[in-house]
Amino acid sequence: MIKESNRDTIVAISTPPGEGGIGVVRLSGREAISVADKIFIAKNGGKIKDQKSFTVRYGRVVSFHEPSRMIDEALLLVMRAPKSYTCEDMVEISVHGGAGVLEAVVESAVRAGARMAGAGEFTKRAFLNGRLDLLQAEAVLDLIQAKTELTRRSAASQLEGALTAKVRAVQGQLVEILSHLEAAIDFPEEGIQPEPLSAVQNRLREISEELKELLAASQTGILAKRGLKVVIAGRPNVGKSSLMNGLTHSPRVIVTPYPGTTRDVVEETIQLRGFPVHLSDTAGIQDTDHPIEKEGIERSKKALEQADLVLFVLDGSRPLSTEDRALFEILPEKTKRIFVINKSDLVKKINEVDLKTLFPNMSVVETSCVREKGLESLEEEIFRSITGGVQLTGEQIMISSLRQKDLLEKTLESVNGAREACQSGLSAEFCAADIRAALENLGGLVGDVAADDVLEVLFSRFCIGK
Ligand SMILES: Nc1nc2c(ncn2[C@@H]2O[C@H](COP(=O)(O)OP(=O)(O)OP(=O)(O)O)[C@@H](O)[C@H]2O)c(=O)[nH]1
Ligand SMILES: [Mg+2]
Repeated sequence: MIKESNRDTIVAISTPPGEGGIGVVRLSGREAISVADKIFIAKNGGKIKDQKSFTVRYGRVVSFHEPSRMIDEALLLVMRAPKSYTCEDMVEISVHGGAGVLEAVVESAVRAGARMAGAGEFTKRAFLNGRLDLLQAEAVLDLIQAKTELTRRSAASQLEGALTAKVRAVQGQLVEILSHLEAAIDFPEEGIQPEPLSAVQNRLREISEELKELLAASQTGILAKRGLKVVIAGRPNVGKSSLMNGLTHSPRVIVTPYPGTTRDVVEETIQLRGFPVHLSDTAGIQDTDHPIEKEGIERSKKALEQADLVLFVLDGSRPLSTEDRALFEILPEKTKRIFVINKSDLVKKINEVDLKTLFPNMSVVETSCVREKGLESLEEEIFRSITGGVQLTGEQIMISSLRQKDLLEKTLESVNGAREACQSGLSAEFCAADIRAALENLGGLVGDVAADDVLEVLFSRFCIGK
C-alpha cells in the first residue's frame, strides 16, 4: 500500500541554485496536469489536460491569484502516467533560470494545490511505483554526484541494472536451493529426494565466491566516490610542498629553502585516473619550542590520523636520521604508506638497503621535484595502492555505498553459515534458516523489502527536485 503522502502532487525546482539560461520546475502526481492548467496559459489557447504526452507548449506562467500577472514566458512539457520518471502524471515547466522566477513559479503551483517536494521525492516515487529498484535509485544519486568519468560510468551501468541483474541471479539460485531443502523438510512422507548436502555445499561455495568478488570491488568503488585522503608528511625541508606543487601542477604552496616554511595544512584535490585524490601538504615535523611551528605540527599529526595513504617524504641527499625513523613510528599503524625519496638530482646519501631492512614491504619511489622527475611513477604507485593494481574501466560493477556493502557482507555471512551447516552435517533446517537470512538481506539490497526509515535516510541524501 502506497501512503497518501506518496501520491499527492509535488512540485520543486529541479535545476541547481544560481543564475542560468533556463531553470526547470517539475510537478508530479494526480493533480499535476490540473495544477499546470491553473498557472499556465498556452499561446494557442489550448488546455494542458488536452495536450498529448511528450509534447511541449509555449505560453506564460501566471500567478494563481492574479492570472493577469505573468511570472515569465515558459515552455511546458507533459508526460502522462505511467510513462514518466515517477510513473505519475508529470509536468516540466522551463522558464528563465533565476531564483526569483523559479520561486514564483513554485509558489504559484503551491497556491494552485501542489505541495513542496522533499529531498529525493521524485526518485522515491519512481521506486515506490516500481520503475527503479533501490540500487538503481542510489545509482541516480551517484550519477548526479559523479565527478569523474570512472564514477559516472559505474553509476550509469548500475542505473541500467547491472548490479540488480547480478543480485537477482544470486537470489534466484538461493531460492532454488531453499525450495529443494524446504520440500524435503516439509514433505518427508512424499519421498522427495533432497539434493545431497554436498551438492548444495558446492552451489553455495560458488555463490559465496560471486559475493566475495562484488565485495572486493566495494572498497575501490567507495573510494572512487568519496576520494582518497593522501597526506604528504615528513621532516622539515625535505620537499613536501614542492611535491604538492608537482602533483597539482601548480605553485599551490610556498616553497623556500628555510625549514619550517609550511605551517597550515593545505588541501587540494586532483584527479588520478578517475579517482579524486584529496592531497594535504603538512608542516614538517620536528621538536620545536616555536609556538607557531608547534601548532602547525599538531595540525600535521591530526591530518595524519585521517589519512588513507601517507606519502612519507625523505631527503635522499641526507642519510636516514633517527628523527626520520621516530617520525615514521608515529604514523597510524593501519595507514598505507609510500616512501618518497626526494632530491634524487643531488648526490645520494640515504642508504636504501638500510631503508628496506628497516621497513620491509614498503613501496619506495624516487623523485626530484626541481627536475619534475619520478612524479608519474609516484602517481602509478598511489593508484596501485588504491586499486591493488586492478585496471578499472568503469565497466566493472563497483559497489559504491556503505549500505550496499553492509548488506552484501551480511548476505555473505549467511551464505557461509549455510555452507558450514551443510559441511558439519547439521540438519537441512539449519542450512535453510541461513539461506532465508541471506535472501532477506538481498531483498533489502534491491528494495523488495524496505523499511520506511531506510527509505527516509536514503532519499534524504538527494537534492530537492530529483
Ligand atoms: N635539489 C633539490 N631541491 C629540492 C627538491 N625538492 C625541494 N627542494 C628544495 O628544498 C627546499 C625545501 O622545499 P619545500 O618543498 O619547501 O620543503 P618542505 O618539506 O615543504 O619544508 P617545510 O614546509 O619547511 O616542512 C627548497 O629550497 C626546495 O627548492 C628536489 O627535488 N631537489
Ligand atoms: Mg612545506
